[in-house]
Amino acid sequence: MSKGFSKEFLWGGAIAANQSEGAWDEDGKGMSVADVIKFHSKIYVKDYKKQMEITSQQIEEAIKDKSEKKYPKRRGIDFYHKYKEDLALFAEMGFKTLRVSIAWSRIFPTGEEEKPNEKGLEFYEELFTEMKRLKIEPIVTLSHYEMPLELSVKYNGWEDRKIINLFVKYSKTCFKRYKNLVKYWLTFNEIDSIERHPFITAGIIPEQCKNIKQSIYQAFHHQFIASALVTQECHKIIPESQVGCMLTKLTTYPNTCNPEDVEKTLIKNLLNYFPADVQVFGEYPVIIQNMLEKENIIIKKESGDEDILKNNTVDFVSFSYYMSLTESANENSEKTAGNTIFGVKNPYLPSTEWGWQIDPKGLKISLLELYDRYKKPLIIVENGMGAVDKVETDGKIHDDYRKEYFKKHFEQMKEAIEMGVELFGYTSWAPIDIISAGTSQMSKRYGFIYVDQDDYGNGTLKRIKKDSFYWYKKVIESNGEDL
Ligand code: BGP
Repeated sequence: MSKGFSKEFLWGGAIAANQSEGAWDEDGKGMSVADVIKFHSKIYVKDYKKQMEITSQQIEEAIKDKSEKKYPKRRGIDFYHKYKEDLALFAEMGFKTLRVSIAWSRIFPTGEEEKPNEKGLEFYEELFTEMKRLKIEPIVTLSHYEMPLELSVKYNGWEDRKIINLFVKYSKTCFKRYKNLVKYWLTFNEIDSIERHPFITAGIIPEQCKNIKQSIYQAFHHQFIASALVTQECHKIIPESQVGCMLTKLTTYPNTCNPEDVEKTLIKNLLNYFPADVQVFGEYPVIIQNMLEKENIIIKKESGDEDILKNNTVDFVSFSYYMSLTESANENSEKTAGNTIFGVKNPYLPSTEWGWQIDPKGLKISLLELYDRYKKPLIIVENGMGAVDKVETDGKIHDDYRKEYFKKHFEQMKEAIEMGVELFGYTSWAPIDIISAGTSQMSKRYGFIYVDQDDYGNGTLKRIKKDSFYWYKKVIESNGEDL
């Protein structure tokens, strides 16, 4: 029986290009869908989904408006120029791995160029080389909310089958260029979230859709095919590579033990698994297939699609876990878990300032469910708590709450491993304060490292080690023993 974390366990952290790099229009980079997502000043925003919605008019405005004030993701935390300093801090904590994403529009600015943008390729080559020098293993996400805006405007994003080949071309370019530097690859970040955030995940503009649900499920199919083809190419170009899918694990509890509520929540959880099911099993789950047909969602497929899916499944499963959810008694329930319409408040659980419910036991439940379902090696590639950190007069940040969050989650990971779950790594989200995906705020801080920048772009971008920086360093040194 395994006792705790293996000695090869990959401890580290995760960031994404669009939330950290900045340099949004530098060195030939094209606009990405992230570059048009506006800043949302309200901390508790009623409807999380609204923030991700987009209109053609907003896109036109954003294309004309070169400012960074209204579009904070354009400035990130200037990782593009400061990556060596940040990597040195991660190495000081003893990181074994770092998850980053490649911004597709840095490599192919409009998505359709004949040749890749050499400056873009050079940046990531230098980044991965520096990581390897510091013995930090790269885990690279190919698509993390950064598709070229042009492909969204011109083709309504992934609804158009044309995007498959463009994505395969982009991915093959990366595999060929980085084959001696990168072994671990993830295809689509939180692939299930096309349902919730169709624009940033798939470039779908609601106005351009006759039937938004039809567009979403067609986009799902195209991403499934693209993921399978990319997995095949990756194994060909980098024989020792490992390719993973990545899902948002939204572990949801029924509103009551009434079988009606249990059934409703079971179906919600099956829908949450669906995209990962396709990437792991190589086929659509029958229950989902029938549900879609019943709703008259007919996915257009081409001959050969079934074989592509069946013959090119992923090697491991990665996922994000922040909180658990409790089903609303009814869909229109006014009560929400804070700033996101994620069901109701669970009376047994505390919440972050953003209303995300803190449930370490939910992580163990998620690990047991995923390992039992997929029987593939697992890695947690996003977990952490967004908090309003305070810089004390002595310049320190006493984030005991963050240490407590991680301590409790690591204890549950260990229990899951001791029950037999094959968990080979953990990357916290995010090891350094970066721009929030959902709210575009800087004040929703996740890092072990504080970055001096406020929601409006004011600040020196100075990096400050929080108390949790030294704590996580100890955790890694002791391989998860000294919590
Ligand atoms: C996930 C994204 C990450 C990250 C995380 C935290 O959905 O994959 O990019 O942002 O959410 O969310 P937020 O930044 O909105 O707090």
